[in-house]
Amino acid sequence: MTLSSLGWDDGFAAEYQPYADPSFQPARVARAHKHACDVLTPAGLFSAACTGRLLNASLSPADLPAVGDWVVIRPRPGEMQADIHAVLPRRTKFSRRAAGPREDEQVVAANLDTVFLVTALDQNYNLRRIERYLTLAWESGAQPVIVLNKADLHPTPGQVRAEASAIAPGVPVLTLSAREDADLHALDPWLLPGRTVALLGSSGVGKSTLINRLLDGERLATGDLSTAHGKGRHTTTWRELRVTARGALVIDTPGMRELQLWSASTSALTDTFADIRELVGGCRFGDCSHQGEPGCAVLRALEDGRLDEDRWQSYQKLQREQAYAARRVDPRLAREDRQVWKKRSQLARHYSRWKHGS
Ligand SMILES: Nc1nc2c(ncn2[C@@H]2O[C@H](COP(=O)(O)OP(=O)(O)OP(=O)(O)O)[C@@H](O)[C@H]2O)c(=O)[nH]1
Ligand SMILES: [Mg+2]
Ligand SMILES: [Zn+2]
Repeated sequence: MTLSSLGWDDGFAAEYQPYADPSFQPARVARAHKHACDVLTPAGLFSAACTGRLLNASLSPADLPAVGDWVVIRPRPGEMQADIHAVLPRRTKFSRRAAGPREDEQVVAANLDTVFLVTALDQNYNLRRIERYLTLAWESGAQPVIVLNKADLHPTPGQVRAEASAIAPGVPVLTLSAREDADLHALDPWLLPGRTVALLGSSGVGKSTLINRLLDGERLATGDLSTAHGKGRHTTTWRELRVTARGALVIDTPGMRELQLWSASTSALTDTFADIRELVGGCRFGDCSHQGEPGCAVLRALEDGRLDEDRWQSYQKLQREQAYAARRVDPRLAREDRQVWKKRSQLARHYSRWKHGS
């Protein structure tokens, strides 16, 4: 394994310049726990922990290493253990709003070239969910690809594929069955050596099953629908980066029940709903609320069926969520928030030092 087979390139090398010291080396995060990580290097897998200094310098959980990150480590002599001194700037990142009351940004995976938005063609199939994932994917900076898995369970997969293409212009849409070897070749254009792909989607859609077909040897756990998912359990419980037989870097993630927008950017919504943005541009009034004003292009399109009512609802919902996210990144509010987080993590560290007697 070389650095470039782990995805390293001139861009990351340039970011690494400040650390060009023989005692340091770059490493890629394969698994991230609270403050500790498993990291891959040409010399093998290290178990690594953030230094106190890195923890102190981080203003929010999103500043700590996430799977896919490039980090700067200092190995301990003679051990496969290391300290993490820095996280290199992320080129792309797939984030969501953390579940629970804290509402921080949660970086699901970093430095992705492509995201596979995996959906199963079973009874849970839902176009609105694809729109939501797509919006976060555009926001990530990585290229989205819609993967409609379990085609073997659907009578007319071609039709669903056309439906999905219609709501995602310009995005590749693939139908396949993880159970058919021949189908997997559809993924080849994105699974190139040194390229990073994250698989995202609800629990049970077959993300781990797909990855297992691509790996050489060792297997990830996959769930039996009738048992695990019936009880709402997730089979995959952590995010993990693996190398496929052909040298692509794939990241498995647990199915996410709550997938809320975190970021405040409007361009991701525009990318997902380009058709609606175009319609809005055709309204007679610049501040049209699309509630009944004369010359409203949106209402006209809804009436004559060019715009689907569900898609319009989905857009409005995501737009409200985005406005909410924008308020949250209000600089003053965000600062207060970070201070609280910092205090808490300092306390946690003091406590753990005290507990371990150092
Ligand atoms: N019929 C059919 N079943 C599939 C296919 N792909 C996966 N499955 C089954 O779907 C179930 C769930 O698959 P997993 O790979 O564990 O799903 P996951 O997306 O990793 O789920 P989480 O880890 O919980 O997020 C397993 O029983 C798989 O065997 C497929 O193409 N067709
Ligand atoms: Mg899984
Ligand atoms: Zn209007």
